[in-house]
Amino acid sequence: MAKMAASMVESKDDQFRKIFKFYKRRNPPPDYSDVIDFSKAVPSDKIVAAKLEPAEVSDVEAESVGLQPVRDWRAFGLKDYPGFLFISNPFLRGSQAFWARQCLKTYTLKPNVCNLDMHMSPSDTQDIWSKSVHELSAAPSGKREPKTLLERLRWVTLGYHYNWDTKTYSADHHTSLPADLYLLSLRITAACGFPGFNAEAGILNYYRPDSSLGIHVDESELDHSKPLLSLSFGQSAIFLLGGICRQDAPTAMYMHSGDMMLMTGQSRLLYHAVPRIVPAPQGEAALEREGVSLKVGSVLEPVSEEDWLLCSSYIQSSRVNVTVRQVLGPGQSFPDTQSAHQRTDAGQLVGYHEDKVVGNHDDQSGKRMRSSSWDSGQT
Ligand SMILES: O=C(O)CCC(=O)C(=O)O
Ligand SMILES: [Mn+2]
Repeated sequence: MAKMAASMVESKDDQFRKIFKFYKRRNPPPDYSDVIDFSKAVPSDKIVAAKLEPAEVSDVEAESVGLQPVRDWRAFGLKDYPGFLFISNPFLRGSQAFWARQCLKTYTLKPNVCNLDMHMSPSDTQDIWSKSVHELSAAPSGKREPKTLLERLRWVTLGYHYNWDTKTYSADHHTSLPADLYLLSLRITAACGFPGFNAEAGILNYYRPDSSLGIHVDESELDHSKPLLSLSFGQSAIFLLGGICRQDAPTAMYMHSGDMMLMTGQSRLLYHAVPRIVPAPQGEAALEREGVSLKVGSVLEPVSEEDWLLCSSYIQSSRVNVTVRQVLGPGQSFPDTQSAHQRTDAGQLVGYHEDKVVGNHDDQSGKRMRSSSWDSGQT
C-alpha cells in the first residue's frame, strides 16, 4: 500500500512523463505550438545564438565530411540549458544522402551489433541491406509483405558496443568505429569548441513512424566532461530535453534531417526522450541526393541510383539517429568490476528480446525504443 502511494506521488510529480505522454498521444494529436523549431529560430527570451570555433575546422576539412564552412552554420543554445548546443542542418546539399546510406547499408554490417542479433544468427543478420533489397524485389504481389530486416531494425552499436543489460561498455566488446563517422564527429566537435574528441562508441536508433524512445540519461560513459553528439537523418522528431530530475518539465524541440545536438557540460546528464516521429517539413524529400560535387580527399562517396532507391524509400517514413560518445577520458581505463558481467560477442546476447526492453524502457535502465503497437500504456 505504502509502495502504491509512493508510486502515485512519483508519477504525479513526474512532469517529464506527463509531457512525454502529451506528445506521444495519437487521438487527438497534440498541439505542437510550444515545440521550438530551430530551422526558423531567431534569438529570443529562450533561444541564444551560440558561438562556434570556425578557425578549428578549415573549409576543406568541413567539405571533406559533407559540411558547410563552419562560419555559415546556424548554431543555438537554450538559456535554461547551459552546455546544450543545437546546429540546424549544417550539411552541404546532397551530402546527407551519403550519411543516411552509411547508417542503413554500411554501419549495419558485421561486426557491428544490432537488435536483430538478439534472436537471429549472425549469418541471418550479416547483410541487412542486401537481404532487404532482395526481400523487397522478391515480395509476392498482392499478398501482405512480411517486414524486411531493415524495417525490423531498431538499433546498431559501434565501437565499444553498449551492453543494454549491464548498462556498461567494456574493453573486450569493442570493434573499430567507422573511420568516416570518426572524422565527421571530430570535425563537428572541434567546431563546437571540443578539440580532440575521441569518438569511441556509437548508437544508431532506427525509428519507424510509430516509434518512440523512452525517458533516459546517458551516463554509462566514464568521462562526462566529453560531449555527447547526436545527428539525425530522414523524418523529423519531437525531442524533449529535461532537467536532472523527472520533476523538471522538459522543453520540446523539432529535430529535422541533418540537425545536430551536443549535450555538454551541465547539459551532459540531463533527462531526454523522443516521444514522437513527425513528417519532415519538406515532405518526402527530407534529404536529397543531388547537389554534391565530390573533391579529392572527401570521405564521401557517390550514392548509386540503386542504393538511393532503397535509402529514399526507407527515409520517406523513417528516421535514423546517430549518437557518438567518447567513453573514456585520456589515460582512463575500464574498472575491473565491469569485466565480471560483460559479454564478448553478439552470439552471447541471445537471451535479450525487445519485449523485455519495452516493458521497462522509460527509465534509465531499459531505455530502448518501442513502437506504439507494443505500447503497454505505461509511458
Ligand atoms: O533519437 C534521438 O534523437 C535521441 C537518441 C538518444 O537519446 C540515445 O540514443 O541515447
Ligand atoms: Mn540519449
